[in-house]
Amino acid sequence: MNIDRVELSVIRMPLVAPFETSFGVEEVEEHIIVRVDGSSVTGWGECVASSGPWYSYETNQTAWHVLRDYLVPLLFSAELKTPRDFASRVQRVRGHPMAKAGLEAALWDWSAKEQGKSLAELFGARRERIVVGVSVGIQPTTEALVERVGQYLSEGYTRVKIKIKPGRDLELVRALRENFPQLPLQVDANSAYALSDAPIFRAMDEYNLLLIEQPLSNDDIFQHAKLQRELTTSLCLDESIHSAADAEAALELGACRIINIKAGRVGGFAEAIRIHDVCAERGAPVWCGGMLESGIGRAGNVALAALPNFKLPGDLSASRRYYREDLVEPEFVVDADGTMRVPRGAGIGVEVIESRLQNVTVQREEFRK
Ligand code: OSB
Ligand code: MG
Repeated sequence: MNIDRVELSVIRMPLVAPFETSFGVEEVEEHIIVRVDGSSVTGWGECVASSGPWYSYETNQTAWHVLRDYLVPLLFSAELKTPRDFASRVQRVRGHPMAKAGLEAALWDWSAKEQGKSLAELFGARRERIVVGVSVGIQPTTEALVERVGQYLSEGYTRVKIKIKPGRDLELVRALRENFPQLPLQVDANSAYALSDAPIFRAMDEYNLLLIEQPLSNDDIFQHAKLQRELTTSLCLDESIHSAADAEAALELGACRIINIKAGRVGGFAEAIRIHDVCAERGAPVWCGGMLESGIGRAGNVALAALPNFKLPGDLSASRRYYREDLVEPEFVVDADGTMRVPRGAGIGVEVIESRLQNVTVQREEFRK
């Protein structure tokens, strides 16, 4: 892979509506767009770190530092045959999976384009369409949540995930069940609870949820295993899973029955695919999580979710659910049957509109081999 130029751009894009989780409210998404060039081919990736260390310890500033001072120099001094070699090349950099995944994603796009293949094809993913869901933030009132969910259902989404936090949990589930008895529904706590809150989750067993996502501490497996034993509803881990080895440990110890895969959280698509495979071998379904990506990051997620063991709908929503104007054309849309088309063109399969990227860029730097 003959990459001789890397460009990093910090972007700031206002969300169409604030997104509230147990760890805070986001109104503007800040991500790093990674561009790689070589042999007249351009690849694009998106680093999903955010402005503060709330979901994970990474921020745009830490990702920028690690990319600029370690990952980009390691890339320039290496002979990589495929993007699958990237992770071992940067293994001596501990942690910082989002920084790594942003650059790796650009290498995947570059490599796919150079071969004239789609990203999905390179991943070995065959689905032409995927079933998608929507992740709904905490709303000011329960009534507002019911209305919001109703709106998303009318737009075609067939699976809904709601964010919960202490004090805003059971009542939300109850209200949604009263209004939408058959709706495939799941909840995400983003690590806001302790094992002593088990009665809250036991009470949720009554409401036929698809899963409960990451109720306990962000790096815990042990206590989730204790909680899972007390529930009939499946637990799903997000924050706690950083590798295929973590996934194996969590499944074997009974800490969850389902895993949320985000390439950014696990250091890239190569590791994401390994987690997919480990879960498939063990009969555990996975689904694709999201980090409010622009179309650049979304394209990679959609390609990943076309793999066969993505058995549950992902947090992959239409561009307009997040942003007034996406950075790519065509933008991602959800059809009336709740599915999304997997791009078939070379690489990410959507075109990056560089004037739009420029308009949202607040910091930019170029590196040459
Ligand atoms: O926990 O899945 C999460 C967004 C930011 C940080 C963490 C999470 C989320 C989401 C959004 O749930 C999913 C999406 O991109 O639609
Ligand atoms: Mg989550």
